Amino acid sequence: MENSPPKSLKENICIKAAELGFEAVGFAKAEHLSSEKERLNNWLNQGFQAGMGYMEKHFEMRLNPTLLVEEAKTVISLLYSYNQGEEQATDAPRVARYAWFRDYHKELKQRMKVLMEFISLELGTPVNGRYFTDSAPVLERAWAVRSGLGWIGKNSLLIHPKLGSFTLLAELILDLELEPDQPFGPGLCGACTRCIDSCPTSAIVAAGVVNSNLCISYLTIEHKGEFTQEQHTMVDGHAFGCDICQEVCPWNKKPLRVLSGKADLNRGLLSLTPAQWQSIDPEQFEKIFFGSAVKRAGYSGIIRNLNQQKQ
Ligand code: B12
Ligand code: SF4
Ligand code: SF4
Repeated sequence: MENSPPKSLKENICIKAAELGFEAVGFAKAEHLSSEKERLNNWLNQGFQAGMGYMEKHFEMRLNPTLLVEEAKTVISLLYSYNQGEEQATDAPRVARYAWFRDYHKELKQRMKVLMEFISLELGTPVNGRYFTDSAPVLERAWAVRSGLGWIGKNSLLIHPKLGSFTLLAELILDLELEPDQPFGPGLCGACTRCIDSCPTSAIVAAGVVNSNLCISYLTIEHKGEFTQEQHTMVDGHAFGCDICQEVCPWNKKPLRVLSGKADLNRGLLSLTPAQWQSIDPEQFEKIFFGSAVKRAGYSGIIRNLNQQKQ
């Protein structure tokens, strides 16, 4: 039998990442994101971050990975799909699909820790770097484009040509030199404007630009305090997050695959009927949403979103 040539470190990282439940991996040179500076600046200057004060902090760090990891050489971007074909009970208040599983911040960090350990083992010495998912001033979508994983759709999300946009992004920033992949070419939205046309609050103010002040996802997850009457009307029927601008996207309409190596679905959440949502009390909330991203809004946040009285 002929011996196959030994696999490169890059190939082995891809194989291990797939084993850990990541569908796609891309590599980019860790350099200053100078071309993104103006976009980020404009977004902030227009106040599109709404009440997310943290988006105004660490401006330079957001553009420069070497301020997060000294001597950073490579950014490895990982995609984790959560498009799995189940649905919530009919007419129940909507919960964003990514929150139907254990909180991805915890779930993906565990998986990335294993990947870091694997790289150290392969190298025979501890690799210097850090891993993140939505947890640091990193322009995650910009890195994914640079790593060749997809393009930024008009809904502002990263769209992978095979996986669509129901994916979460995570990255390893390492001081290890690995051959970069080609950045993704021009976007493939074409003349389509379905996401812009379907957004119930007109939050997509230009192709790829979301004004968080108008976005149901922002209002139901990040907004602190009570809603005005207008905000109540805007979030109507949404308990946590919003998927409308993804549900209408033709790139998410491909046949769903059975996903393996994934976190378990929160069946309690999916089976909640409209009547059960209406009467949810703090104890039930804790039980159903234990370990879930929905906890970010808290019981009082969910009650506010649903415009209900506290039990
Ligand atoms: C703040 C934030 C929000 C805000 C603002 C959203 C926004 N569009 O910026 C709110 C609360 C509204 C939000 C909502 C959601 N979010 Co959010 N959010 C973030 C966060 C923390 C920062 C995003 C950011 O930096 N925004 C500022 C803008 C200016 O940056 P940007 O859009 O990334 O654009 C940069 C580059 O991509 C590039 N760029 C942008 N557009 C284009 C276009 C072209 C042509 C080019 C060349 C370059 C380019 O330039 C910009 C540099 O300034 C990221 C995590 C992270 N650290 O990146 C998650 C993140 C973007 N969110 C995510 C998710 C899942 C969501 C929701 C789907 C959740 C839900 N179901 O409710 C919604 C989607 C709403 C929407 N249509 O955007 C995922 C997206 C995964 C994906 N496949 O894209 C991320 C990456 C978290 C993660 N780790 O997976 N989010
Ligand atoms: S998440 Fe909902 S509200 Fe926000 S831009 Fe998309 S469709 Fe509009
Ligand atoms: S709905 Fe159409 S315009 Fe919007 S992101 Fe998808 S392909 Fe692009």
